[in-house]
Amino acid sequence: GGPALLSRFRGALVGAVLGDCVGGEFEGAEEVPLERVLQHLSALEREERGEGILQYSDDTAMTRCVVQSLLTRGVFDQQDLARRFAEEYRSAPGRGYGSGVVQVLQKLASPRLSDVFQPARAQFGGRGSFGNGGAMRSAPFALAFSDPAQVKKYSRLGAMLTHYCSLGYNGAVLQALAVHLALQGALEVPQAFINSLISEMEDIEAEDQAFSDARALNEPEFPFCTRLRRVKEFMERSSVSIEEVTSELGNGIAALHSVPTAIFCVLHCLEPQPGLPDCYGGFERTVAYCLALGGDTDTIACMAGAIAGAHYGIEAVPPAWQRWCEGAEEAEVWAEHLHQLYLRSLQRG
Ligand code: R7I
Ligand code: MG
Ligand code: MG
Repeated sequence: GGPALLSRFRGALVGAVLGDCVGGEFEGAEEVPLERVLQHLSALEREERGEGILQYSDDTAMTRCVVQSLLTRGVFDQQDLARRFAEEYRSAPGRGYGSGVVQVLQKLASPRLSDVFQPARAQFGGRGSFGNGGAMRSAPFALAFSDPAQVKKYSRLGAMLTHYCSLGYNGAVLQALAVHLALQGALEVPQAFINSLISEMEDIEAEDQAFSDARALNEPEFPFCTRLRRVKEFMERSSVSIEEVTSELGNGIAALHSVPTAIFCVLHCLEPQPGLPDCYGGFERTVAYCLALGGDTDTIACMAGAIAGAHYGIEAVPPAWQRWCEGAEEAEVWAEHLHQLYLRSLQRG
């Protein structure tokens, strides 16, 4: 049942790009009235837009590097991916990158660099970044590899090129796993979906590095599991306010404060929500809800857009919205190529 696999692939990548482009409007805003979100989205329905197209940011720029590296190499190649990140940054430095990651991207451009993980390891006093920059670009790993062990392994390594802290790269693994499960139709049973993610993260966070990072950053042990359990509590309640979501799950630039939040947005919007137009389907609800949280809206909408797109398929992504998003058309092409790579990885077993 549900959308065809190729439709889910298209939905995931177009959903990610669209979330980034549409969410950019409110990035960094502390409070975003729902009315402003709905105005912003309804402006996309118009034939003409004085504001022109919505440009993508670093989220899509780096996702694009991951896609092109996987497609060109046919395998995960950290040297190639590092080179693409550096080249993308050099050619378009104004895409809104995080203030720390810029140093890594500059160092990755050096032809003398032998260990491509060294610049990321040197960030923030040697602990590495816990930002969500690894997670925002991790959807393609779920599309290139059918085996969950490979999804986990390569989403982690792909994130480590810039985010060497476990709270950074484990966020990327969580996001890739959420997309992986959504592609299989796992969101048909929301409770089972969240339980699978919790049990995966219980394994992933049972690691010395994760314990020591959590301690150093004053987080509880199993930080992602802790937040995912809160997502589960919110799912069981009849109503949850925006303030509760932003204060308990977060809407910030740390992976820990945004990946579980994006997952919650998708789960919450599986059903109609008060304040959102009746004519909205689940995909539109998810994007609108992400924007209404404020904070890191482009990234939360990008991650939720990928998961929701994988669940609902491309048919659920409004063409009128896609039309105004830079890179949305290209994302359809990537999806087709990644789908072929995925089918080949399935055949190899
Ligand atoms: O994670 P990153 O690539 O940024 C992604 C975000 C997304 O919202 C994009 O849309 C874009 O706007 O930026 O970039 P980093 O610079 O690695 O991390 C982001 C920020 O998190 C840093 O600039 C710091 O403010 C903060 N941060 C830390 N602060 C203290 N200690 C990340 N890691 C640390 C840390 O260990
Ligand atoms: Mg961005
Ligand atoms: Mg952002």
